[in-house]
Amino acid sequence: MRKVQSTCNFCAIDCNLDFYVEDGKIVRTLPTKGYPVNEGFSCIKGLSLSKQQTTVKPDALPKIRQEDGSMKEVPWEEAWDHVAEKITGLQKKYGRESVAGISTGQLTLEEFAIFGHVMRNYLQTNVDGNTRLCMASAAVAHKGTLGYDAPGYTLQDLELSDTLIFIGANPVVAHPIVWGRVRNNQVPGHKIVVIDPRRSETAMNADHHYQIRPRSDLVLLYTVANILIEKDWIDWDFIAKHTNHFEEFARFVSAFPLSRGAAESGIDEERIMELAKIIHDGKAVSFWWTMGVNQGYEAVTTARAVMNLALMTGNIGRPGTGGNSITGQCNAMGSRLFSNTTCLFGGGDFADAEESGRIAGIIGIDPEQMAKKPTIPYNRIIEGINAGEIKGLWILCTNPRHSWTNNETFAEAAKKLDLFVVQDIYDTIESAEEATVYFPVVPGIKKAGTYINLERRLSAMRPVLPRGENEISDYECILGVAKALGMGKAIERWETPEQCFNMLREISRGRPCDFSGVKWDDLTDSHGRQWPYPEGREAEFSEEQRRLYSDGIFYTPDGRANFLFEEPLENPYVPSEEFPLVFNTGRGTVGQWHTQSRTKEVRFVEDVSPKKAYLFMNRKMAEENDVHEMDRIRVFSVNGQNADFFVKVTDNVPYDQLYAPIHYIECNKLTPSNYDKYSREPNYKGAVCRFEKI
Ligand SMILES: Nc1nc2c(c(=O)[nH]1)N[C@H]1C(S)=C(S)[C@@H](COP(=O)(O)OP(=O)(O)OC[C@H]3O[C@@H](n4cnc5c(=O)[nH]c(N)nc54)[C@H](O)[C@@H]3O)O[C@H]1N2
Ligand SMILES: Nc1nc2c(c(=O)[nH]1)N[C@H]1C(S)=C(S)[C@@H](COP(=O)(O)OP(=O)(O)OC[C@H]3O[C@@H](n4cnc5c(=O)[nH]c(N)nc54)[C@H](O)[C@@H]3O)O[C@H]1N2
Ligand code: SF4
Ligand SMILES: [Mo]
Repeated sequence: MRKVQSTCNFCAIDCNLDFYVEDGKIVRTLPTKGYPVNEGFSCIKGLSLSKQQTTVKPDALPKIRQEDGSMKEVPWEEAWDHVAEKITGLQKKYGRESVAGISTGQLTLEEFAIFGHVMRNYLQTNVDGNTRLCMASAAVAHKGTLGYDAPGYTLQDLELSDTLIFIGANPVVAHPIVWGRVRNNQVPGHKIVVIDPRRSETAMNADHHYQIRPRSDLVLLYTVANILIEKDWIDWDFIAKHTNHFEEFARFVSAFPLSRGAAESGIDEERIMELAKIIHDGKAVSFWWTMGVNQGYEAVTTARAVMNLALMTGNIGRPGTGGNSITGQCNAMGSRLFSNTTCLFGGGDFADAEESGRIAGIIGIDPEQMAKKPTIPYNRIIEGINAGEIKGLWILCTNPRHSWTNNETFAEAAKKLDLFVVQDIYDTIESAEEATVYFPVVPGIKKAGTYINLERRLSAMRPVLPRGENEISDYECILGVAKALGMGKAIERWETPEQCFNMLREISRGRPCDFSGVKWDDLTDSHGRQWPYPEGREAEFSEEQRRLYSDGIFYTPDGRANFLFEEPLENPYVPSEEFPLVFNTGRGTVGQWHTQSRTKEVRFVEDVSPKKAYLFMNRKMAEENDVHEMDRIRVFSVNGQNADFFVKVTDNVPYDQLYAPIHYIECNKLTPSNYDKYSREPNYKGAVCRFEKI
């Protein structure tokens, strides 16, 4: 029996797992003992990865749509030539930006890097990622406040904190290992606080739950900041030495008295005071935010407001502290820095000619061939297709027909495309229905590459199973198209994922994310490595669990963190007589993953998950409307669409709200085309609606 250690490619924890292989089959999967992230534990999704050996069709060939509408299997070379010819033709006829891509945070570093290189550099066009749906707000907030997209914590901080405050985060369901680490916390009397409109699974397990009115976090956070200042519960020394703009911030939040905070958040004045006191009493306070913050119409400002609380109380850089964003997809952190979409490889600026030239030298192309500007955002790609300006789309490792906000707009777009390449492990996903080309690639258990987890840890994916004759990885598939495009010299240094990794290492040198000291072979069977890990200074960075900012120095030009703030915006979707209920959305259960294409990989979950869309309704609301458990209702949303759901009656969702798990396509039929103005991340949790019993 052979043992291969690899990385789970579901959530951002990046658990390591030991796969035991016999006669070309995975016979056993065990969480890697001693791995500093998951320490011998994992969730059901990771343990079920071996199911890919039966659920993913082996030795599949690509398919091309024929005139009569059918899909025909063709050899790989033919499919690559077809796509290359189509792309070249469209660009010639309609301009460079008539072709676009949607990348992902769920592939390896090397895979979205080569995709970003081919599409953004060589083809000079737009590629956005599904990270836009998820982490764009956190990334923008980090850059402004900290000077770089660099969450500073290490998972151990969950064990060392005496006060843990979760804002719009439900780790019991979404990040089970985060929650496991919270449960390992041995600090006597430590407190767990949850701010969430729902009594989420995490709220049920917390010491304090603040059941906030949806979308009012910003006002609550400003109110708490104001109390902390009024009571002099702040760290003047830290503020003076390590931050900018505090005085303006203090003046600004003085317009947020308790009365205003209570009126807008729906939380009593006494309880807001209690929250401020909990923060003041904590010696190591950590704030953790996820999608309840990131997916809003003022998400970036709200994320900044979370970090402001950490800064003003000096809760950053010390064990157990931080204003910490929990990221979602297995390699969201990698794609934020290395997809060549919103920033240059390594987090630089497209307008920085010197940095761009340095990178061109490393990746072996002429400086003029480098992408010259950030991509247009996701929504503009979809709008561009619907407006007839974008004619070709290549998506990989994402299922936007289901996950995109107001997803009928994607359905409409998909029909208009001349070229629609879908690259996935399952041809059954909703997005593949309108594909003109389908690329069947091998799943994670058959390939090699690198992942970066939520605490900046690089870890290795290594092939667990051998490949069949026609089996191609995402990397090789993109490389195939690149060669068919005639990239020649511009793709010479990109032959293998390992070569690509070495270029990315070199690119990272001297940047905040410097991982020049991390070698491909050293990552195999390792404990992973958090960046930074600069070559030549390995001894200094040898600790296995490291946090940033312990010296109080940030990545801004003057080394100080910035207090950033602005007046709350008007909520575009307040409940009204026509649409009296808030339509909240999010994760359903530990076993369900996003658009559920992979749920069949998860043992037991497939058997127990409802096959049809459902949502949660408050008991009193249900009684008043004569709705019973598993009755069907039709929900009419402010976006003009309606969809049918089964009802689960609960006390955990407030009276005037519904909660719909995202794992059914109906959910995003009802979410609006509304975005944060800085990050362009969708306001996924903020629609309003009404319902009828059917
Ligand atoms: N099992 C499972 N795990 C996953 C995933 C999965 O699909 N399935 N997806 C992964 C990914 S990519 C991500 S991004 C993460 C997401 O992880 P989370 O963000 O933790 O998950 P969500 O359920 O989207 O949202 C968290 C909470 O935000 C709350 N919320 C809604 N509106 C508001 C508001 O106005 N204010 C506040 N304070 N809270 C609000 C919701 O009620 C919900 O409980 O999960 C990752 N882990
Ligand atoms: N209403 C609402 N909508 C949301 C959210 C919300 O909270 N509320 N959350 C948003 C968030 S945070 C996210 S991250 C998105 C997720 O949205 P998506 O990224 O669209 O969801 P997934 O189901 O993870 O899609 C991943 C796809 O990759 C495929 N795949 C798996 N492995 C491989 C591989 O190795 N190679 C290739 N090429 N394909 C592979 C899977 O089969 C699947 O089709 O959804 C967003 N949508
Ligand atoms: S889904 Fe996340 S928590 Fe579960 S095994 Fe994979 S990496 Fe670990
Ligand atoms: Mo996500």
